[in-house]
Amino acid sequence: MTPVLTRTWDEPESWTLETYRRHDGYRALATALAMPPDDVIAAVKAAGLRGRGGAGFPTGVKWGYIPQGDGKPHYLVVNADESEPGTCKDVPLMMACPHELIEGVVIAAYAIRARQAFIYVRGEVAPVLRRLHAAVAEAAAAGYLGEDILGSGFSLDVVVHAGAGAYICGEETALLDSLEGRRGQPRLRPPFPATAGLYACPTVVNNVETIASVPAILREGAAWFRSMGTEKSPGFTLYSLSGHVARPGQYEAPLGTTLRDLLTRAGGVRDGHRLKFWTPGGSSTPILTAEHLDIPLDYEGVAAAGSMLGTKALQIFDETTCVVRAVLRWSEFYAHESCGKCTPCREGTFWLTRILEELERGTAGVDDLDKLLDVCDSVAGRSFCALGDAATSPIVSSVAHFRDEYLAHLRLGACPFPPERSALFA
Ligand code: L3W
Ligand code: SF4
Repeated sequence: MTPVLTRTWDEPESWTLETYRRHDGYRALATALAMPPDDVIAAVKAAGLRGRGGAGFPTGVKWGYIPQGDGKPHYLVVNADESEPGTCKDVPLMMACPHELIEGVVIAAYAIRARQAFIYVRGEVAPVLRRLHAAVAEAAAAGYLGEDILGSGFSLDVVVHAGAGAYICGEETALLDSLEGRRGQPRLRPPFPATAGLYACPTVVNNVETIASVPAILREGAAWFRSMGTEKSPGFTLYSLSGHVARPGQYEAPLGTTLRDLLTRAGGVRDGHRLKFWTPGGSSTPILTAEHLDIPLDYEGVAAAGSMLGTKALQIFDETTCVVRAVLRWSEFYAHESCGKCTPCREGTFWLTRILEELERGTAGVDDLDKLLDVCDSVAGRSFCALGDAATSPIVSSVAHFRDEYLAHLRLGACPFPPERSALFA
């Protein structure tokens, strides 16, 4: 039961091999290497682990798409390019316990018959790069990486790669282009990476938390994993709480936990303030309100409430926050990070930001709220990758929940929330 991923985090020097070994570290690797690779895939399928990077795709199913006997090299790529606004789970995980990830990498690579793995990390997070480099060297020296791992005959090389810091490189195909040395821009899918990924070879791309969840499944079994969470969203996960919350941070819990429970653990909304709105999975997921405090935070529960679980990045905003200002900040982010490949997103995110600026200042015209939604219609579902949809999610959902607040800006000719009252955005 939980804590699993965070079980070593409070130990002094939690990142060392010695600490990890004291907490069952690399026991799952020995178990996995004694099994045929297909049985490892079957175990992950049976556990029902779903991708923790945002989409929730079943991990074992994805591994099962890798063709066998095709004569091509296979690659495992870990997406450690965490940059979704509000998402702050993979960096702490890699800092606190890099060996959990590395053990998962070796098991996953063995299962898909890859001899080369990459961990693609945001270049700006130099401490993570240093920690991963040190942990990879430590694991190799102990015989967990390199040639003939634990005498199994299986060999694996792991490269820690520093990206250049573009949000779009978290999109799996843009990440692969970047890894190949090109400008990171999304590729057309299909073919999916499982068929033609890195250097046009079969490739599994998985998020850090997904891979770090694998050793526990091999150690404790699929039934144990399924004893947590819900039938369709089994297991444990990391929820990140940020914003107007007394004790922000990472909270590990079974999937299906409610925001009310997590807020209780996190000391509640700051200074006795009231919850106004929140994101379930970063700014790419439609915002929710205080009405949704008791929805189960699993893939199905959040979808039923009209949003997405995404990366489980719960950004909390209290009643002092201007929702238009918050949405404008996110819109600026998407306009800046749009890679420019397709017209609806490249032009649309620019115009959405311009209109939101006018709305927030109270200088917009009466038609501008409709114009804002019209531009959203031209971007969502018409862009080349998910960034276009993501850019419109907070806008459309905020108008649905807080239309009166948008109209109040127009009536007043100014923002009703003085900047000094909105601590996050002052
Ligand atoms: C083979 C098929 N593979 C799907 C694979 C696909 C991918 C995975 C999920 O976006 C979401 C996005 C963001 N054969 C396959 C197949 N696959 N069908 O399954 O694919 P997909 O298209 O459902 O999603 P995605 O493109 O991976 C991810 C949302 O996450 N998000 C963003 C998070 C940002 C970060 C970050 O900061 N780095 O994680 C937050 O909610 O909007 O909807 O592997 O290849 N037939
Ligand atoms: Fe690039 Fe945006 Fe088009 Fe995605 S939707 S390809 S980020 S311009």
